[in-house]
Amino acid sequence: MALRAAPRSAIEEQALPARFVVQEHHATRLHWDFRLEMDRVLKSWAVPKEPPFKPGVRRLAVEVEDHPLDYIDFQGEIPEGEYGAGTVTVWDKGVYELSSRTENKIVFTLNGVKMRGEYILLRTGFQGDPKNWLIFQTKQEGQREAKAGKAGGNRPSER
Ligand SMILES: [Mn+2]
Repeated sequence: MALRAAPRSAIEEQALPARFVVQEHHATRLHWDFRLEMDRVLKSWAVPKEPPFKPGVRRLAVEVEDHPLDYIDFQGEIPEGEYGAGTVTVWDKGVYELSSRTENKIVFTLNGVKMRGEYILLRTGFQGDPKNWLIFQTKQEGQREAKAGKAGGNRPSER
C-alpha cells in the first residue's frame, strides 16, 4: 500500500478533533459535497440540495469517492474538461465528534458555523442503490438541555 504524504502524525490525529467540510460545487448540477475526516481520508457524499442546518429536514446524500485530506481546504475552479468542472467554495467547515459508526449508520455532532448539533447519516439504499444515504439533524438539543437541567422531562422548548 502506498503511503500518502500525511500532514498529521498519528499522535496529532489523536490529539486533534476530526474535521468536516461542506463544499458548494457549481458543476453541471449544483450540489454540496459533505466530507468527514475519517480513516485518514475525506469520506464524501454529494448532497443535491442545500444540506440541513435544522432538525426536520432530510436530504439525500449520495456516497462518492473518498478524497485526500488536503482537499479539505480546496476552493476555486476545477477546469473545463476535468471531472467536476466548475466552481467550488467552502459552504461550511468545522470539527465533529463521532458518536457511533456502523456500515449503514453514522452518528456525529458537528461544530461548524451553519451545521451544528447531532446529525445522522443513514444508508437507505433508496432506489436500490447502496450509495444512497440520508443526512439529517436529530432533535437532540431539547433532550440535552433537559438532561443537563435534570429538572425532569417536560420543560417547554425555549425557541
Ligand atoms: Mn462535487
